[in-house]
Amino acid sequence: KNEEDAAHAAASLADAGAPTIFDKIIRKEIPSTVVYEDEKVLAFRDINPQAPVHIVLIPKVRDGLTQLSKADERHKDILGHLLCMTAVIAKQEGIEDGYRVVINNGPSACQSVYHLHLHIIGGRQLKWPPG
Ligand code: D5M
Repeated sequence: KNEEDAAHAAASLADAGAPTIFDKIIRKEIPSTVVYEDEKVLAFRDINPQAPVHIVLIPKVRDGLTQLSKADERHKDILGHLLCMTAVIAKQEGIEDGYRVVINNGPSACQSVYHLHLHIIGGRQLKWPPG
């Protein structure tokens, strides 16, 4: 379907080195509501929230990590840092009692932006399995 075709096209472009919308957010060329930032990562509120708290957490440098399945040895540090920061952000957002960390990987998982990102979702009772 259309969304899946668009995702395939976006993946190809990003793999060829094209910037994504997240590069503009990192460079503050488009506004976002930043909730956490350090030298390596940036977290901001999702523009299309699926729960009362919905944060997108990204590495500031993509370094080939268009999606999780592209990860290799050189990405271990940043992946560890991203995972560790989810707890800090969840606590800051007041959802430490329960939240979900999601990485959509590829068109069939509804990944739309091809710059690795973690969704931190909470603030309501979450259901399992997700859709
Ligand atoms: O998630 C990509 C997510 O990125 C999706 O939930 C919307 C969010 N997004 C896209 N553009 C913006 C801007 N400009 N601000 C905030 N959030 C944004 P995926 O897993 O690729 O579907």
